[in-house]
Amino acid sequence: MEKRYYQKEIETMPVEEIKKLQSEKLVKQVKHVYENVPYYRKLMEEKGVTPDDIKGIEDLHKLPFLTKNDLRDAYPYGLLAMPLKDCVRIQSTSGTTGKRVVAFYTQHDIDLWDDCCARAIVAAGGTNEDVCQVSYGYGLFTGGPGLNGGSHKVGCLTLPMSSGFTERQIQFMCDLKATILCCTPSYAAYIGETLKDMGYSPEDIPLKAGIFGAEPWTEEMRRDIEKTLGIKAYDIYGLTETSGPGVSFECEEQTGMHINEDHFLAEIIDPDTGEVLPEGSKGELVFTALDKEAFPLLRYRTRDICVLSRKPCSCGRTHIKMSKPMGRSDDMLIIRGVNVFPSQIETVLLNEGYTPNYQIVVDRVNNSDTFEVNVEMNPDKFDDTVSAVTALEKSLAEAMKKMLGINPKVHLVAPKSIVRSEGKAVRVIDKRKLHD
Ligand code: DLL
Repeated sequence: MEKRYYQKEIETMPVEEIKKLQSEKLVKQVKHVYENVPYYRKLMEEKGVTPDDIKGIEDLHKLPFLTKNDLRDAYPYGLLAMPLKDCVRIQSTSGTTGKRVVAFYTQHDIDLWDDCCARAIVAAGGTNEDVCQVSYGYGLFTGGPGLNGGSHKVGCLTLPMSSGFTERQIQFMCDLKATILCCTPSYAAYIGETLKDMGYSPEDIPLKAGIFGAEPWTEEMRRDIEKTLGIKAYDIYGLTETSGPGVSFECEEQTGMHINEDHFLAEIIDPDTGEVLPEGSKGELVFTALDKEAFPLLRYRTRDICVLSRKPCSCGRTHIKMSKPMGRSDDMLIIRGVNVFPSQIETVLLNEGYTPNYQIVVDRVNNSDTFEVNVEMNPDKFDDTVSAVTALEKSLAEAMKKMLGINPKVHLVAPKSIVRSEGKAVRVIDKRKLHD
């Protein structure tokens, strides 16, 4: 297959040159932030660092970290580095865990963000002959606007669907012959399920690729979606604080996401000590935005746990790869002292032949944690005799115990009874937080 890139020279730049470019940009960016963001200047002063101490990427470790708490403290304008008259857009997080994050963009920032998304679309096989259906939410959420901008840059015919109205999504997909679908993996699974219900098989739909991200998803889920939609499914990562989707993306090798290193400098740190860890170590991902103007976060702690690798990639891209995030430190549940990630449960379910429709309910009764998992019965396995259901629940609970080390109470519920997600799926109901 012919190799395709959106910005070949940058995407295949020799590593030494990328590092040189990063060093030059970092020196400039630190000055920009120091001069324009009093909040960060104060953090630098507290650490005894000045822009003169930063001569290149080897000095990055001298800079202070920024955390989500800093963003909350500085809300809304405290980390803005450009006059408002130069900003053209904001985007924001859903704000489910406290105050919203509001990110600001100049036109330059939007252009570089769109380029990052365009790289992802081209890596998934997109060209100006494609029809790209963007079914991430539009509005404050970055998913829709980001992929929309990228799709325009590639020259695809863009369908700005946003999420929801699933039957209409399918109608447009078939009538306008969409070849690329962009949405969350849980919404892709839901679209696949609805297609099946409407009587379509994968051969009836024109899609060839999907660009799915914004939430954790397992390899098992990838295979499931690829099968139901008859496509190749690519992962894409990003966060509002660093622009949105497109900080990194998968190529055809599907073995991790290339980080757009000309714009984002990545580190892995020990989340407890803040110590920078060598390549290949598992730890918290930290990003420094190298040329964003309006909201240029330096050493921002993402709370996403993953591994970086510079192993050469068969696609020819030289940018470092990050693994799928192995859950956020704040996604992890601690149940009876044991760490549990929803992704582990998803893996068990798909391996055992169930659909990825589940909900974890945790509570505390008499000072002890209760742990229940509601799982949809597969229509083809459906059996309403009590003994059959109990046997299936027991065997699923055992498979989960093997994976997690603790025993959940599994409830098999009727097919389609767990609410479907059109954006980021809500997998966990932790009632303990309500009592604390
Ligand atoms: O979710 C941006 C985005 C939109 C990424 C569309 C990809 C596609 P936030 O709402 O700020 O931004 O959430 C960011 O979502 O720190 C991760 O924990 C998680 N996340 C994003 N992409 C992935 C992914 C968008 N591919 C937070 N795999 C991040 C796992 C992801 N987790």
